[in-house]
Amino acid sequence: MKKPGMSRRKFLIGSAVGGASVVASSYMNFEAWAASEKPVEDVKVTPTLCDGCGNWCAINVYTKGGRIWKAEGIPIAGINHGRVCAKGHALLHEVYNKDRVKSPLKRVGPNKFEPISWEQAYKEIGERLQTIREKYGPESFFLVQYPEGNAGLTNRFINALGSQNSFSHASTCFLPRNIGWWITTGNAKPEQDIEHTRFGLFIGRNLGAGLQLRQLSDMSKAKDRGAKFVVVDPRFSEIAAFAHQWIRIRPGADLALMLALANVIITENLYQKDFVEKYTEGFDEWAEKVKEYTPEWAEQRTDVQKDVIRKLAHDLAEAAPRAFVHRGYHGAMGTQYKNSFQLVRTIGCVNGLLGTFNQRGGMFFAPKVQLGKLDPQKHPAPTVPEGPMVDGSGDPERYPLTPVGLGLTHAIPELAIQGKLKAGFVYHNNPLRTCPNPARVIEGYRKLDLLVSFDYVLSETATLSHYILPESYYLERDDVVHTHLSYQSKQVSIRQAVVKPLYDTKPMVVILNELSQHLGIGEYFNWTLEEYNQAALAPLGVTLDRLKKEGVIDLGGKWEPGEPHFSTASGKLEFVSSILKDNNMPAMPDWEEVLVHPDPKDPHSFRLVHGKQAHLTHTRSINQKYLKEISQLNDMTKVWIHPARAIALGIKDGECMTISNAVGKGRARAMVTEGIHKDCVFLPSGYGVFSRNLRTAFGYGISYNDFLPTYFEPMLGHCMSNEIIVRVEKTVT
Ligand SMILES: Nc1nc2c(c(=O)[nH]1)N[C@H]1C(S)=C(S)[C@@H](COP(=O)(O)OP(=O)(O)OC[C@H]3O[C@@H](n4cnc5c(=O)[nH]c(N)nc54)[C@H](O)[C@@H]3O)O[C@H]1N2
Ligand SMILES: Nc1nc2c(c(=O)[nH]1)N[C@H]1C(S)=C(S)[C@@H](COP(=O)(O)OP(=O)(O)OC[C@H]3O[C@@H](n4cnc5c(=O)[nH]c(N)nc54)[C@H](O)[C@@H]3O)O[C@H]1N2
Ligand code: SF4
Ligand SMILES: [Mo]
Repeated sequence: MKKPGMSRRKFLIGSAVGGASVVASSYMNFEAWAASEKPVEDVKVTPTLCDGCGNWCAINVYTKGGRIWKAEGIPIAGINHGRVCAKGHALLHEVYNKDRVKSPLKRVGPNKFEPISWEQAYKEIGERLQTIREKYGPESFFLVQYPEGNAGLTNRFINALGSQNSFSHASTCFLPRNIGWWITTGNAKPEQDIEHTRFGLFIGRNLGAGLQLRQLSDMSKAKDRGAKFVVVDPRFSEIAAFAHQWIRIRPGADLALMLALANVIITENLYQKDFVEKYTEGFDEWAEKVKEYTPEWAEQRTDVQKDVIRKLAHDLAEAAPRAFVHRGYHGAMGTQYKNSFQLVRTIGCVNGLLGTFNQRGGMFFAPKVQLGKLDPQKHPAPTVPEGPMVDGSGDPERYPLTPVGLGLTHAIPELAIQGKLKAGFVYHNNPLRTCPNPARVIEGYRKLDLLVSFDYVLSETATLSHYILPESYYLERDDVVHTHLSYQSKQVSIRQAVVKPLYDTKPMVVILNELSQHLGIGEYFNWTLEEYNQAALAPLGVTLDRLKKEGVIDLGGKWEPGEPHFSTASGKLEFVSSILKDNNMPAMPDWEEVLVHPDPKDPHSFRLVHGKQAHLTHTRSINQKYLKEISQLNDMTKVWIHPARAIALGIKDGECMTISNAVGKGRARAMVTEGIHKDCVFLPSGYGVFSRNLRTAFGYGISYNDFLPTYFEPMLGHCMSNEIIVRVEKTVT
């Protein structure tokens, strides 16, 4: 990539942000490239894993004349079954995005960066870290990251530095969902055999936009075979449109609906008695409890008619055990409401009443692949520091159920302000834009003595960092062996470079290897990625060469219906949880109110809810011009509002509304639709980029985080991101 005869200094100047890179310019013009006829034999195919969202679909990427051309899904991959979404296609072109960071950068003023050599950056980071360590100890260091893939490496890095403060997006995404399933079943969250089901109920899970491509195609196959699907959502979501029935629930009230379903199933004797007897714990106690939660009671809270609730319970029970209530993700069961954890528990328990576990067409626990490890004699692993995280995760007195290694990312600003955190590393995460209340987050991160980002563009967080060490884009790098695709059978896969890095960037593993030498922890990185991956594959009888050739290897070990297996203390599905009891927490799923309510007397008062769009990933993809075009052409930044409420405020479809509360203020045009519950407005969640260095995305649309106060849910500490009350009014111009 470096042109012969070009001096290092010249290259660095040419590749500074905003500067035109000699190297890159020949790749930039898509039209010119497409017009230049290349010989057919110039086409190459490399199997790899898409990094467009957390699904990591397996894809074959084609290059033509050395340039990225197109992608196709790999048919055997359990996560996508040969499919690729719009983001997967469009984000291929990010390799050529002009906003990329083209060499290591050092911040020398507000939004001012200078290129710096890798060596110099490592040296300066090492020196600063040493000063911080001497003053505040390694417990003031932290890492924020995407907690999969290379996380084994980055956790090793932060542990080697002497800190257990490894944060992830858990507290703004999935925390109650994962902990709820673990408490109830003792296992990691279950899968559902959608393809073979008779009846599926989705509680705020919108597979049609919060995409999961295999589940979506399985739904379509099942529908063709006569399966029935019901979607509960305050909004007429994509998946509600695809399903047979949409239930427009009052936001935050799903717990009441689920308790009432349990009530009907139990009082009308519709539950699977054998299953309940053999495989569950605490049924009698919970049955007594849910007696009070009648459909009449739930109707008052949910705005769902009692007869609709009864019918839903009957439909589910009739199809059981070949049925499921979906395990959920972010919508209602993630970090959304004060009662989301209770909701997940109740959904687990209703699946228990229906006996869906390990049944064809029901829920099951995916088979797990056990990867091998580096030889500890030759490659010692660092000691993992003991004790809870600085935010209280894993602390018996604070958040005992929140795992060390996931943490509460949105607590970092307060901890920085209090002086408890001093030096941070941010990997594949953008807390400044994806955590609540940007003014507060910016203030907190500014307090840090050292912030290092490994981003490939100048995200909001990278823009505030002291150093940016650019990781090569996913199409330019090799990563660690991956097991994420496993669905009904065990699968192993790998992300590998399709093209050589265009700029002076490096794969994460190389950055960590080199950086660690300057931080006095080189002994923990005395191996290559190749050696790491070979060790991982050793127990599987699969060679790295073969995996690189095939991209995905199916190892068999297929899931079969049969006896369910639960890993709780009782070995059963726990209606009454031993762990919750031990921690003095409500042991049975029970009614709990949401945290905040819109004022029913104030026509301007709304709850603000949000959600994904199929062509965007969080806020990181709107900087891709083809994806932004989809939003523009379809006018997709509009905020949904019910006609009855809009009329009362004099707002017509397409008119501008001002949305405000104590946290923030913004404007958006209205989409007036009956496809939304009257209590709330709906804001699509992929917009509101405020980094000026993301030039396509900057300033387009608004984000829910601009209105979200800083909350810590009492039990797990998550951010409760649908507990937002806003004032909506017609914008006066
Ligand atoms: N295209 C795309 N796909 C993605 C992602 C992405 O960014 N873009 N991200 C991935 C990730 S990390 C995640 S977490 C998942 C998220 O996947 P989902 O959880 O399915 O996605 P969301 O859009 O957050 O929420 C789903 C629905 O919940 C509804 N909802 C809001 N409040 C309530 C409520 O009180 N009750 C009920 N019943 N419903 C409610 C919203 O209206 C929305 O339609 O998607 C994954 N897939
Ligand atoms: N406004 C808003 N906030 C949200 C959400 C939302 O939809 N909108 N969703 C919530 C949910 S469900 C989740 S899961 C979290 C997600 O929270 P984050 O993980 O912080 O969200 P992303 O937008 O995916 O940010 C990923 C970061 O990784 C960088 N990146 C992308 N590719 C690469 C790469 O190859 N290498 C490296 N090193 N970096 C890369 C991107 O530039 C970006 O800065 O956000 C939560 N908060
Ligand atoms: S769902 Fe789309 S963006 Fe996400 S990994 Fe799959 S193809 Fe890539
Ligand atoms: Mo998420």
